[in-house]
Amino acid sequence: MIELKETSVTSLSENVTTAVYTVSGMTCGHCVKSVTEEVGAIDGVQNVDVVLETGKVTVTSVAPLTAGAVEAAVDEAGYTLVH
Ligand SMILES: [Cu+2]
Repeated sequence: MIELKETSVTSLSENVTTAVYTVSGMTCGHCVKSVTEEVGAIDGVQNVDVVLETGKVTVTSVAPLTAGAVEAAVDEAGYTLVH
């Protein structure tokens, strides 16, 4: 089991950033999982919520992310970030 650091969870509410991106090419739950994992691996990302039907990816992070970092992660997963 991985130990969660409680301090990093409880202090989130004040400086959390949420951004919504659109990703094309996802067709099933596996795609959603891939995108969630890759985007979730970006430094500072706390939560990734993917809606398969719309391609909307909501990313919550402790600092604003660069579009380039998100695009690279989506690309790495095998999908395309829509601008
Ligand atoms: Cu799929």
